[in-house]
Amino acid sequence: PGIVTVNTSPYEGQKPGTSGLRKKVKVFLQENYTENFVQSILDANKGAVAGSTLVVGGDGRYLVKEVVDKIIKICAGNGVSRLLVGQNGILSTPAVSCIIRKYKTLGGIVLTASHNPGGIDNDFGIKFNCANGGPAPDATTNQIHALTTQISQYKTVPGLVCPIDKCGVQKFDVEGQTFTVEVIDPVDDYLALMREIFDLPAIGRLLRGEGGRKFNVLIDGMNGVTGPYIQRIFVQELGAPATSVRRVTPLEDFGGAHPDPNLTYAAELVEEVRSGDYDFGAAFDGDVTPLEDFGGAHPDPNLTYAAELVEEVRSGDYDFGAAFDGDEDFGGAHPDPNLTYAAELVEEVRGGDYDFGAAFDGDGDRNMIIGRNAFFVTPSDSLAVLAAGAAAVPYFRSRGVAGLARSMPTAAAADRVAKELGLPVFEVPTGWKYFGNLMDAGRLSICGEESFGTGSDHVREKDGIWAALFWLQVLAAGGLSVEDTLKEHWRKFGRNYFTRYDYEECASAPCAEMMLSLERTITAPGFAGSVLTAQGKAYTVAAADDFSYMDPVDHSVAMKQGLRIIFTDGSRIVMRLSGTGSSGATVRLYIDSYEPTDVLGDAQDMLRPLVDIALQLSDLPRYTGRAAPTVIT
Ligand code: VG1
Ligand code: CO
Repeated sequence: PGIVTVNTSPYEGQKPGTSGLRKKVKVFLQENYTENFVQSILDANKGAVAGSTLVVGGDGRYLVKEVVDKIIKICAGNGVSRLLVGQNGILSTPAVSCIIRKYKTLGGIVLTASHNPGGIDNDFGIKFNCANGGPAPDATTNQIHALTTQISQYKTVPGLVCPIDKCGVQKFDVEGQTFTVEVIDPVDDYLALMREIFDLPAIGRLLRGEGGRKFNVLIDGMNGVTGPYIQRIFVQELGAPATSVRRVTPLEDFGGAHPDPNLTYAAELVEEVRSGDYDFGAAFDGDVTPLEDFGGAHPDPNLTYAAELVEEVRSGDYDFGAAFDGDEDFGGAHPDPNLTYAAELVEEVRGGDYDFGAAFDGDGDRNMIIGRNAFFVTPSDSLAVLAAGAAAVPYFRSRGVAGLARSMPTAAAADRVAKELGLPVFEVPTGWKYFGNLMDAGRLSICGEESFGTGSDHVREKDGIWAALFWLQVLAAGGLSVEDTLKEHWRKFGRNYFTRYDYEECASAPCAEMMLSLERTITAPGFAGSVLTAQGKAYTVAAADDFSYMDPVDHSVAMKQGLRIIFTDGSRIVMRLSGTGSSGATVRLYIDSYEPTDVLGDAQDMLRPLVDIALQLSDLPRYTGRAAPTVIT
C-alpha cells in the first residue's frame, strides 16, 4: 500500500501533563486530533524514526484498539520499520517499559489514562516513552507540544490492514520498504523479567500454603490491564487458587469503576479482605472483574453475578459494560449507579479468608497493598518497608541497592531507611519521569510516590505487580503478617504519619487563584518563623516555598512543583494541582508528620491539626466550594 500525506491544522492544548496527554475520549475523536499528536511524537524523534522499532500498547480502555490501528498506519507512513504491538492492544505500562528495554527499541507509545475512568464519556491518553523505557522528560514533551502547535500534515498508509487479535509477525510492502508488525503476547516478556528478579518458587510455596503457613491472597485487577498478568502470574505461575484473583478481564470502561487503587475506589477489595480471612491485599489500577472464567467451573458467587450483569448489559439498554474485546456496540459506556452499588453489595456479602490483598490501576503501574482485616499500608510506608527488606529479593541481593528516591509529596519514611543503610536518597518532583536519569546513571535502585507508585530500576515505570511480588517475597522471608511487618518497621524507624486529601474536578480558575494567594502568603517576609496553631497544637514554620528541582545528572530544572510548608519538627504541608486530570482542577493536599515512638495512632487523628492549619491558610473551602475532599488516603 501507498503513503498518503494528509493536510491538517493544529489543535490547542495538546500539552502532556504529569504523565502524557489525557483528555476526554470525545476530544480524541475530533478529526485528526489523535493523528496530529502521534505525528508530533514521531517528529520530535526526527532523524531516528526511519528504520526504527517502536512498541505500542495500552490499558484496554475504550479507543485503545482504534488508536493502535491509527498508530500502525502513521508509523508505516513515517518509515518506522518494525512495531511491537501487544495482542489486542493490551500492554501494561510497566510491560511497555520492559519491552522497550529488552528489545532496545527507539521508544514506545502507551495508550492509557491510567486510573482515570474509561469509556466513551470518560478519559483516554497517549504517552511517549523513550529508549530507556521511561516517560519522556520535560524537554521532549515540551517539544512534542510545540510541534502540535505548528503541524500542517501527517503521513499515513490508509490501505494497510493489520489485525492485532492474534500473535505473530505480519510484513507489509510500503512503497518498496518492508514494514513489520509483530503482535506479541502482553505477558511473556514481563513474566520473564519477574522470574529473573524474584525467587518465584518461594512466593509460590507461600501462596500454596506449603510449609504449614496458611496464607490467602486476593489480587484485584479492577478490570484494568493487569487482569491477564494477574491470572498468568498468580494463578498459573505461582499456583495460587483461582479464587485469589478478581476482576481480571480488562474492560473498556473498567466495568464503570474508577480504576484507582486507593481506599475509596478499591473499597470492594478492602471490604472483602476486612470481612474475610486474607493476609495480604493489593490493588492495581483498572478493574479486574473475573469474567474470564465464567462458563468455567469457578465456584464463585461473583462470577455468577458477573454473568448476569453481562447478560443484562448485552440484552438491555445499558450504556455500561461495553467493553469486551470486539463488542464495539457497547460504546457509550458509563457506569450505572445501581449496578455499581449492587456489585459492591455482592462483594461485601461474600466472605473470605485473606492474609494479603493487592489491587492495581488501569494501566498496572500503581498498587495498593492491604493485610488481614484490610490493614492498609500507606504507599510511603510501603516504599520504606520494601527498601528495608530488599535483601529478600535475588535481584537486589546480587546487584545491591545504589540509592533510594521519593517524590516530594511522599512522606519521608524511606529517608530513614536510607540513613540506616547509609544510602543516598533523592527527592524529585511528582511524576515518574524524574526518576529515570538517576536510574540510568546507576545512582537509584528503589523509589516510590505516595500516589500508590512503587518501582525500581528493573524498568523505568512504576510497577504494580512487581510491588505485590516484592511484598510477598518480603513476607515469605520474614514470616510476619503485613500488620506486624509494619509495626516492626515503625518500632525500628519511627513512623511518618501521612494523609492526602483530593478535591477532584473543581472549577479551574478559583483553584489557580487559591494557589497564587497561598504562594503569596507563604513566601511573604515573616512567614518563616511564624507560629501556626490549631486544636491546641502549635507549629513553627521553618521554611516555605514553591518546590523546584535540579536534576543531578543533566542539571535540567523543573519549577513550580508544589507549595510546601516545612515546620521545625519536620512536619510538612504540601499543596499542588494535579497534572493528570482531563477537565477542571484537582487539588491535592498532602500532610506528613514524624513520630519517633508514638507509632500506633490513627493517621487522621494525628494529622487533624495540620489539616486544619492547611485549610485555614489556603482558604480552600471558600475557593473550591467543597466542605470535604473527594478522596482521603
Ligand atoms: C498523579 C500522581 C503522581 C503520578 C501520576 C501518574 O499525578 O500524583 O504521583 O506519578 O498521577 O500516575 P497528578 O499530577 O495528578 O498528581 V498514573 O498511574 O496516572 O500514570
Ligand atoms: Co497508572
